[in-house]
Amino acid sequence: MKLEALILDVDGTLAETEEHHRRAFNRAFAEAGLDWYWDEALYHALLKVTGGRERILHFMAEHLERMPTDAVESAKRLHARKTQIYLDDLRDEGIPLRPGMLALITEAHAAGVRLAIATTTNVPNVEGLLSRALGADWRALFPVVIAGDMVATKKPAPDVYLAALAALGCCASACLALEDSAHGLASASAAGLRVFGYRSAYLPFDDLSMAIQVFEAGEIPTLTGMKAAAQRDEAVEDRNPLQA
Ligand code: XBP
Ligand code: MG
Repeated sequence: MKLEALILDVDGTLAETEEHHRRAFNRAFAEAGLDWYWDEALYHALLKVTGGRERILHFMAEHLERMPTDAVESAKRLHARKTQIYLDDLRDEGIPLRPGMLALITEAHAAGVRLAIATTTNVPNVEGLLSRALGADWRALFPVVIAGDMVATKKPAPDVYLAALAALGCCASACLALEDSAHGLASASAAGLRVFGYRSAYLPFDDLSMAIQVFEAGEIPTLTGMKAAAQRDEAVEDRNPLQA
């Protein structure tokens, strides 16, 4: 396999961001005078809904006596405030990259493997996370950034990965993806990519069986390891084309 590009998910993969998202949601609710509180167990369940605004609407529909009359507008306002709180948190505290991510980025860049982002969150959140973690010129490492607010349908739909492939000018067989969620794996697989799982704190039991290999807690994804696994997968596919 000639590896041309590596496409990385953000939340839960590049960094363990979901606890910061959860706190930002709760602060936005409190500021709005709402008695909603998403504890860790509830947030873990709500993560089955991708997209923060969609998650708020889902919570309204599933957990409130009745849907607020201005639900859509209210969800939009709450999510905008949540995003600002999250961005302030990134500016003030920052969130470290997960173990192995800086080395993976550095290894790919040195090997001439282009890097792309395919995430459900929005571009300002990616900018806030990576400018702090990688420096102001982080974009030089990631020529392609596709975010949830840039496509018609969020993960598990393939939109973000198809858009990343188009922007890279690569075919799916020359790229690999790294994801922490079942939705993310489904999105990358639906776009035709070989995808690896990287077990994350908030999704310890997500079904990652669509991955060609899962890096469990404490295991570190490396470019060399991913390329070798992809080559083994390709060899099996070549021997059993009908099972592909
Ligand atoms: C994970 C998501 C996002 C975040 C919250 O994205 O589903 O919704 O939980 O971010 P990723 P927003 O694809 O990077 O794993 O509130 O901006 O949606
Ligand atoms: Mg993720």
